[in-house]
Amino acid sequence: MRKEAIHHRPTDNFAYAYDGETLHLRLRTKKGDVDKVELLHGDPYEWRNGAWQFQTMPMRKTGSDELFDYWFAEVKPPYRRLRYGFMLHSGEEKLIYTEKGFYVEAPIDDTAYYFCFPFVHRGDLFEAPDWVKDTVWYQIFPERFANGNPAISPEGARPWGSEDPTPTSFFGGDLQGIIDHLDYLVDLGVTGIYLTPIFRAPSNHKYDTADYFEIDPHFGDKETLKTLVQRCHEKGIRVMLDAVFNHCGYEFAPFQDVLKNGESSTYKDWFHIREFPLQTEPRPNYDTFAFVPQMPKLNTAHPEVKRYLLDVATYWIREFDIDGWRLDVANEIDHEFWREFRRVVKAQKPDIYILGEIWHDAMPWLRGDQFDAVMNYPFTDGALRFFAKEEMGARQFADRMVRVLHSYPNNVNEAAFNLLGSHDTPRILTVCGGDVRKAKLLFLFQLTFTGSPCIYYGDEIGMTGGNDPECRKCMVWDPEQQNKELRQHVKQLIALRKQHQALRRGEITFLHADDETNSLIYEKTDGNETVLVIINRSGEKADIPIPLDVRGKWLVNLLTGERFAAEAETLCAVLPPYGFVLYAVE
Ligand code: ARE
Repeated sequence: MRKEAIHHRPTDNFAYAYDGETLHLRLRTKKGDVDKVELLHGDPYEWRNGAWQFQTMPMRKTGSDELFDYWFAEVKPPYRRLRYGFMLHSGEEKLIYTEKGFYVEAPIDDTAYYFCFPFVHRGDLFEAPDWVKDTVWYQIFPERFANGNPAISPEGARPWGSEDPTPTSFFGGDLQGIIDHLDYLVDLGVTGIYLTPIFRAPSNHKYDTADYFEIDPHFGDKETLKTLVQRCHEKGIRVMLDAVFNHCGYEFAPFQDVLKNGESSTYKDWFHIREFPLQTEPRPNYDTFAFVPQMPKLNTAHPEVKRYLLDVATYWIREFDIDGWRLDVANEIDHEFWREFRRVVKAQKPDIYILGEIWHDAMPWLRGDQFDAVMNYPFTDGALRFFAKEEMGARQFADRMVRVLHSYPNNVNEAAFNLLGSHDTPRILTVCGGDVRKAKLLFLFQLTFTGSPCIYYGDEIGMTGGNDPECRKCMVWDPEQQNKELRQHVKQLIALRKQHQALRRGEITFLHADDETNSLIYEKTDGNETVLVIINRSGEKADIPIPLDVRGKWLVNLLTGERFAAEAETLCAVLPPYGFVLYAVE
């Protein structure tokens, strides 16, 4: 056995409490190297005649990536504490893997050899709100969704959709526009909206906050927001706002005070100022978001700044009953700030969703004491490379997704914010080179994956555009200009997701991933029902063998309702180019 590939640590994605009594343990081994793994486990204080009393249970292989296999076991230790090791089998070879290293026989004279999960404490659990697992989000960039109140549009706002956006142009989208179109969202099946910033700020994107306690006057006022949240709640839609706490805008009053009073400003420690007087050229001599002088970085370790921002966070929950905070540039703010943030907002509203904007591995923020989820860009990247850009074969894609899933605990995956694109990325149809069939496959994958999917406004009707600002065009409302077929596809998948718990919450297993035909089969199962998703990501017609014994079962085509009994020994799905099918196995 390749010992150097065998890995476990009693923490994070390898060992975690799934709930108040269940532990999940994972082991990594070299791909194809190990035939069987057993978990060897027991209570540390269970002894008889000088020997530690342990039990064994088989571990299940939950997937493989390019290099490794992953093994999984679930234990409910009666006294909530555990010592454990792994018994690995490869042909005739047997090996015991413990915290102290490898043994031929399991040591029984001391539990100190073993890995230790000391105690399952409720307070240490990662617990995301349950509702997000059933939510389908819709991201709105308010300046570009709909103009519901032309009287408050910025001066010089261009007529709706009359031209492509520039970094500084305005079109007059506002909160009333969102209220006016809630039925459109209900019809699509959306149950959550995420709005990029709405507080007073000079730019069209409003990431340069001037006042955290005011709605931008071009978007509406506090009454409009109240109405929006109320109407949403009446229609079963949750509302998430964007908190830009890493930096403020140039016009933020405390920063203006520092500009005016320099070193004698009472706000000078609210920022990270390198030297006085402040200057913006050639580069700002104070810390900023990227090198953008209009976005001075806030000193979130300063007690007054902390108090101020936490007041902001609770104010919009208390007064407006919002359901989530999306946290901008979350990874550039200190962990201690986020721990306090979680305590404070959860005290205000225990089931609020805290979503960090982090593009990279975010395990340190997902240990239960900070965020409920992060924007799952590793998911986005894999999906786009396979379905849209065709830079990856089916095998590599399955491997990539297995790696994404095994880099976090299951309870983290169940609440992950799975997006295909956002206001920071090119639109999916553009990435697909305009091929609607590929965009359909992307939505299919997203809406059958575990987690909380989010649709970027307009992607469902086939809007196009490259990077920011092109991806922020005005929403197209003329039905003649909308891709109805794509919208119908998204609507149907959302409805199926709602009907089938296995699609929302089930475990995913890749059953087939073939590079030659670029076909893919995965199964979603929640123990009660199983759904097969079969995909042909190629320009050729494909005969895809179903590698599952379904004889004697019924297969129900979820898209057409057609049922047939599977009788033959081998079963093939015959799919057109870029075709797909979903079967419930009954
Ligand atoms: C403007 C211009 C851009 C230009 C940028 C930088 O439009 O063309 O590249 O300035 O000078 C907001 C506006 C943007 C604006 C920006 C600055 O929406 O239009 O861009 O302010 O004025 C990283 C961060 C991540 C951040 C992205 C953009 O980690 O937090 O960059 N995303 C948030 C918001 C943005 C917002 C801001 C932050 C600032 O979602 O909309 O921008 O408040 C890799 C890296 C990531 C990187 C990612 C994207 O994967 O690993 O770390 O994210 O690429 O670049």
